[in-house]
Amino acid sequence: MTIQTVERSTPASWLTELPPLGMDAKSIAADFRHYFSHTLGRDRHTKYTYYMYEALVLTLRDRLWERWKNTRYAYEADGGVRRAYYLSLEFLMGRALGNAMLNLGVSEPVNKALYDMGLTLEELAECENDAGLGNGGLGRLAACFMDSCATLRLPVIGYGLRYAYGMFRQRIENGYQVEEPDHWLRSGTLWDLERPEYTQRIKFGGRTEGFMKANGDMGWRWLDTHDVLAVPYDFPIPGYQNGTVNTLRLWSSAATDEFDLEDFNAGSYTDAVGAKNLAENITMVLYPNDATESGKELRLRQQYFLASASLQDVIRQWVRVHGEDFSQFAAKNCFQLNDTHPTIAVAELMRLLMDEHDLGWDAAWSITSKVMAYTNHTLLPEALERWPVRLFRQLLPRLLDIIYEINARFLAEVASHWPGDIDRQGRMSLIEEGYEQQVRMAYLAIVGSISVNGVAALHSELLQQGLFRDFYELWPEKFNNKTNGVTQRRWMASCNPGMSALITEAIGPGWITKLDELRKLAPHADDPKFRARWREIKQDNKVRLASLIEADCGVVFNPKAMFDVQVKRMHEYKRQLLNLLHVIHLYDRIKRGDTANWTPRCVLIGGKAAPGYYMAKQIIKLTNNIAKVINNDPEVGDKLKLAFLPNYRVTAMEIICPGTDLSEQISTAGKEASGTGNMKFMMNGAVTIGTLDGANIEIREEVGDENFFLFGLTARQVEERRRDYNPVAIINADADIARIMHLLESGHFNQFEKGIFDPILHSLTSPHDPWLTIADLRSFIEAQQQASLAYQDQEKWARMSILNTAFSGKFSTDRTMQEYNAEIWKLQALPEMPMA
Ligand code: 26Q
Repeated sequence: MTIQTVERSTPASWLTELPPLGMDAKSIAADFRHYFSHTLGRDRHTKYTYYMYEALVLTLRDRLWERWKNTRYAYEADGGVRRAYYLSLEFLMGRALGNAMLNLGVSEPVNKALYDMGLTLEELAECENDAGLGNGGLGRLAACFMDSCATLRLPVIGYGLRYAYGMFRQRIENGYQVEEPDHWLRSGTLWDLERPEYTQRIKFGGRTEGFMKANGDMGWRWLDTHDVLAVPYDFPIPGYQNGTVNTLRLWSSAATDEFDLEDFNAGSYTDAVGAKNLAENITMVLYPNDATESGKELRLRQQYFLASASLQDVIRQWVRVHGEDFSQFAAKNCFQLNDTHPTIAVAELMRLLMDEHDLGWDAAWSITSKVMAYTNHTLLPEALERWPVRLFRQLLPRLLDIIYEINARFLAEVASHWPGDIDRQGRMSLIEEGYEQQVRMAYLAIVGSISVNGVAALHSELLQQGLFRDFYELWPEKFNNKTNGVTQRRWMASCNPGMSALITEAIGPGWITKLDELRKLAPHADDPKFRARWREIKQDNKVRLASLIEADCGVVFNPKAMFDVQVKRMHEYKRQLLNLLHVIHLYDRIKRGDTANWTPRCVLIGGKAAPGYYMAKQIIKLTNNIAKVINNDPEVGDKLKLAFLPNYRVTAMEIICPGTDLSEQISTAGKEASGTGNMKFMMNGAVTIGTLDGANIEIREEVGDENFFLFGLTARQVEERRRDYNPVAIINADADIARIMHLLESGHFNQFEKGIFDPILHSLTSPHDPWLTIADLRSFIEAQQQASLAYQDQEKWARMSILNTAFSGKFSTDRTMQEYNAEIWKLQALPEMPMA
């Protein structure tokens, strides 16, 4: 589509004098009927729930749009306020409907309007697909950040990609994961607004050529490129009942017209179509790996496409107001890089400033190194992004030139800081030498940024002492910590209405925007009446969770039993295997009659494995096989159940976390950067069983040792243990563990599938097992036993549960965003909007 981009100069008073839309049930019902009948054109023969869902979205959308416009005008005032841009390849938004209602403050009138029409919100809400544009923690964190920024009225704009296919759908067949494409846009989405008028052009391939500028300086041209268009789609991000609506701008790729013509003229129809496909492919699919997927050309295209489109978009707006004067650019703009994925932005900003806006190197670098900030999300060395230099040269030749120049200047600085230390220059170089040269993206991010942060205290500490030690020694002031959080609007208020109402009744509604106020709940933990109501609500939530599990797994969970839950991406370091070994232990105890004083348990495991991650997929299969044996054994009965929940996603977590008693956070210490599921569980009154890893440490600090089941080696002990780790000796010396291993080795869970779990057994018993699963097993079993005993005293458990919620205030992304803002972004919050 071509848009006439010349703006008209007609007076715009008729645009601004729109009367505000009504927020009462009557206005909402009127609009709903209008949209259903007139806009969607449906009638009594087509009373499909889906169209009613659409009519409701259109109704709410209008109310978002008007606040959105006001927010944009406010940000534009006085030449524009300072802004931050959150650059992320992932935004795991989930559903938008419930969130829009809550944040617009129209839950009551909408429910009334629907009730009067004989409808319920629940059935309409079910029509919405999750926007699954992310893998897991990192993507959902970006979504929670957006919610908190809008609620805090911070001028933060999200930039990402509008993948046609989000995170794959997971089905289980014969116990194995099967991936299905998630075509979430099949029937379109009404939540976004296409903005073809802000389309950007992105270059790929071609060659570079030097030339002499008029002033005698050297300039560079990037020629013979294959260009792709980036078309933005804006998603509104409403703040909590404050009249603010921020923007998430997602880019979609499209072919340019002329580039077809060229190939058509050369007489190659198929090449032309192929080239068009390549262009349109860029935003086709999200890469489903939550660890690494290096070397894939399409992924590098995605990264550059996002970085370039977003930077050009910001510069376009800058030039419109300030012309070619960039002297204040760094004072007004800040880019937060969500891991290294968008880090090519460092080189791209240099290119745009130098090649397109005629700045010299020093001026461009002075800006670039002040506006970029980098967040790291992983400690696994194998997960650090590296791109082959060869690929860069072919795809982004001008950017490779710039990276080389950044590196040359940086290594000179290293040399002057550590004269003669050649080793260190090699270690710190942005280019890794070897069989194939590679660009180290994390190092590019550190060198090009004003700030480098980890996502929990331990993680930030380990980055400074380990992975990034050399850089920390050079620039200690760059490094800082920003402990993650989650938004309590989605993860309490919206997904746990029962508990939210009780909390609000006890301490008022302040917690919805000031989560620290939950502290006021602590005294209520000693009130038996309050505890009884708390338990009733938990019970209702467990019933709701049990029906999901019965529907999706065919396993019946008894809501009286302890609900023990581990949901997260399947990964060896997260140690779903450790959880399974404990389940086998409980099964073994039942089978040998060791059931005095038994606490019935229902264990739920859920999560997706990267499609190419063999071990993670085997662990899913093992879970399903163990579940089959346990759930069908009449001797086990209600004492123990195990289920694997297929297709774990945001919408499933909204039912899971309110119904959980025990939260499994059992990664090998020093491996989980932070975790955020741990925080969602805590807020919803689950007690954690966990290692001293990631944010678990801070969770335990907040809630107190007595309200947390701790086990396992510390990060330091893990490193020491590796040296003389002998899992077989541990197994032989511990009768319980020996029995667990024997059940596995004897093929008890794979009677007709001989040998399929051998690789798992091999990794568990290897002295080189990086995850030290067997090393922590005894300690884990003991902590689990303590949890079981604690659960038997339901009054005591309720107390622990309430205190977990009460002390979860730190883990709001409102706090996290305030810290990013105070220490990195330094933005001014907008004053309260007139239209709340
Ligand atoms: C990289 C290159 C190519 C393709 C894919 C990727 C890729 C994609 C996603 C690499 C990593 C991810 C996601 C990482 C992630 O989710 N990390 C988690 O981030 C959370 C938020 O900070 C933390 O709480 C978790 O501890 C961390 O594992």
